[in-house]
Amino acid sequence: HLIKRRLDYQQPDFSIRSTFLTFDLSPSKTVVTSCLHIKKENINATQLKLDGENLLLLSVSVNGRSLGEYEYQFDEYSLSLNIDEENVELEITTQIDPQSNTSLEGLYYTQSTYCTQCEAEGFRKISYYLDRPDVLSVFTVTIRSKCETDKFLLSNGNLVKRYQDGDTAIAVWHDPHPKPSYLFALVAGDFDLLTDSYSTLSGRQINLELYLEKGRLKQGQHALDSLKKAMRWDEETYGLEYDLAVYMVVAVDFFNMGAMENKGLNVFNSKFVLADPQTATDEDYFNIESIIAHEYFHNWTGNRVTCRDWFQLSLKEGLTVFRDQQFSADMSSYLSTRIAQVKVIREHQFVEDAGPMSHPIRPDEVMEMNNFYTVTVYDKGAEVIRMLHTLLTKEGFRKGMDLYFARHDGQAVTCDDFVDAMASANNVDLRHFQLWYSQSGTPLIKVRKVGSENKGKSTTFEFTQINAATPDQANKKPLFVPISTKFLDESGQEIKVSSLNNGNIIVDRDKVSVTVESENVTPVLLDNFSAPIIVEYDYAIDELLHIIQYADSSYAKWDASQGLFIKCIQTCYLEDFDSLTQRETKAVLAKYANVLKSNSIESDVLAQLLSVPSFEAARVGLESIDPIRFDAAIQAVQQAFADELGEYALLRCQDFIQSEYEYSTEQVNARAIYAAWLKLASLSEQGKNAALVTLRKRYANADNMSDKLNCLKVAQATNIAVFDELMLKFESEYTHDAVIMDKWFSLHATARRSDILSRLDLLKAHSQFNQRNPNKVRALLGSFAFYNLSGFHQKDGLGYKYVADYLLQLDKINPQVASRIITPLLQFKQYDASYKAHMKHQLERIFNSKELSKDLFEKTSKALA
Ligand code: BAL
Ligand code: ZN
Repeated sequence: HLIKRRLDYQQPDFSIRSTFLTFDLSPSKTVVTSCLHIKKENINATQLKLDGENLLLLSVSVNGRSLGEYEYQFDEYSLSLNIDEENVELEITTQIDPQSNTSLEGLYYTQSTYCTQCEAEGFRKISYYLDRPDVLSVFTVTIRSKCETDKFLLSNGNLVKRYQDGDTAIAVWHDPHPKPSYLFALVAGDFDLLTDSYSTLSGRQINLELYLEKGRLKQGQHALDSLKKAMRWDEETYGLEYDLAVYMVVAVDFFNMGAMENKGLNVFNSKFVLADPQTATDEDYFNIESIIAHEYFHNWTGNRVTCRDWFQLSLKEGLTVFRDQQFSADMSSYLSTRIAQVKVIREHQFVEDAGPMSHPIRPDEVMEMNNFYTVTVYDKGAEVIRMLHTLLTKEGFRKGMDLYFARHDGQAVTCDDFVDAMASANNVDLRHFQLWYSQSGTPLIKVRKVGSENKGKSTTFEFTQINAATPDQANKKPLFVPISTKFLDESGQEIKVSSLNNGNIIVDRDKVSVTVESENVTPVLLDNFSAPIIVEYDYAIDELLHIIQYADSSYAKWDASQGLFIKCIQTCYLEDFDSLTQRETKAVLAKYANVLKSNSIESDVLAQLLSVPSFEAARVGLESIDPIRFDAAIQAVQQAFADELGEYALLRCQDFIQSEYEYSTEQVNARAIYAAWLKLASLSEQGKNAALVTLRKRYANADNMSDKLNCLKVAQATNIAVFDELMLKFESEYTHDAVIMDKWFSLHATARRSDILSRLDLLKAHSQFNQRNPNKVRALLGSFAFYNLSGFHQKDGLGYKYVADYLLQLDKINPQVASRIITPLLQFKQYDASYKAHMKHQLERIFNSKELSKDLFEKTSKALA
């Protein structure tokens, strides 16, 4: 398999001024006629080489003359021909088989619907083309169908005409905005249509159209409202207005990604569109609002200004994730959105960056581009943009954005172009900062109190930056790291330190020191997670409690609570649960419980303070671990904490007043707090019997999906018999709703039970399971591999084997999805020897299997290197 390198980039020799596509739709024999107006940009070029994959070539003609077979060459991946003139009209006819396309890339046909997914390199499965993001063309698309159920024939841009020619329905679309092929889309099928309109600040009317599965019209309202909010927000925050007369969103059940920003015609995974209180949780409501916004924001950051090449993916994704994060914080709560974002980085991105797939946010080498739609490119990319926002301030960042659009609207550009615009607009030098784009790995900043001076009146802290080698890069340099820091005195008051830069300590070398004019200082480090790094400071438990009690920032309180739990968990694990450790842990948790009971905690952070960190967050700093014993340490701390708070938690459950479901910050918060108390009560020795009664009653009376799912999760974590009982009820109630049943599959897959593998077999045979549907596969196999610690890490290695067996089958159907689910196996070097050996064995089995996809080949070969 060929590796592509960022530094090998060359401008295209040819451009495609306009693209005329005609689709004669048929499930297994769709004919695509592509007429391309090609211009030679490099006068020395003679050969035009177009990308193509899985295409049946029917004809080629140049300027109206049909070419004989000897006048062009083609192989599995390309079509080449000589071009002599400066401008030519090239017509290519190909036939494709959408029904057999299970990769869900290119044009595919499922559930009587045609749908496309072209990013990153899927257009080449539709027609021969210069399938690269720096070739921008004006598209006109004609869709023809003889099938009566294809009521809607949709493509990008504006509908030019829609008519009937005998038994053939025809629609013609024109998109005036030049775009790369990855933004092309086509959808045909029958839907219920939800419409509305949006009036821009300049007074233009935009038609909004949501295409939904029949019978689900009511479930589209939240997505539609979210879209209008996103449109308004982008006008008010960045001065960016929508640029076509219609904005369409189609929801489909079979989709590899969450959603796709095709120009004017977004395609969404139905899970991120459909919602009503009875079917969607608070988390679903949140995700829908954020993903609808994300795709909408791409219209400017991605579509109007796009990427020069795929190595620059973070140019549009990091920036657009940052924009959707800002939007979500404005729509709901800054704190809970920030905590959720930080968890993604700590639990997933840090793990990726410490493993074989470590890469900078702008990768240098890629084999399969689909493997680089990663938490690093997206979420660490967004953190890098956030640091720019912090350093330049809101106003400076906006100036940079304005200049970026002024310079690059209509172009395909690089991450360097973006940083240049930020630097020029603010007259600052960002060359050192720019290293964040090219250096992989997570910086570790060790902080030490080096002593007190001035007769004990001042304290100095030393910050040491360490950048360990990663598999892809041996030598690292110090990065430019803003660490938001506060110092608290003994009474919890903040001590002013004049040497800070807007509240940040800038660690831009190996070592930086800061002196605080006070004694007995507690530092609050990396407030709001001002940089995607790990900070190590040996806090005393009393210091963490001091922060939880007195810090102004709710984020800092949460972070300190995590630090406290992690200290307890790691001590239990490292000290082998001895009786002294158990006594000490109990004493620490008792102190913490008292703080929580003291009513000094704001309600917006309470649910978060009651939650024990996940496995991935808790193992920070530990090299190779026994996952089963580490999981036992988490359980032990969770149990001790519940026992401290059990009776109190039961009382607090009674505070909750049930009102009609509303997706509002207050209600979401109240539900989360209730679930957290209920979990603690249900786990505790003193509270569990009474809590069980409450739990059953609560489930029976729940009139919304959030409460139901919270009850199921509590039962799953505390009483497997009750869990089974409620899951049966849930199944009989929702068995016909595919979207809801994903939650059921996922809960089953993550249950802690000894017979989990035979349960998975049964679940795979369930009438709602479908191996071709990525949502089902992710819900069952993905949840198991990622989140069922005791099931996946079985000592005999059978959990790993189960996943590997499945991936070998799935790779033949949908390599992109298989390549996501392999992630937990890739981390084998982070575990103790026996686990490591079993995991490695399964990776070798996959690596050595016949006809492995490029996707899995790239990951397994890196892991085994
Ligand atoms: N561009 C792929 C889906 C997304 O990030 O919006
Ligand atoms: Zn995106």
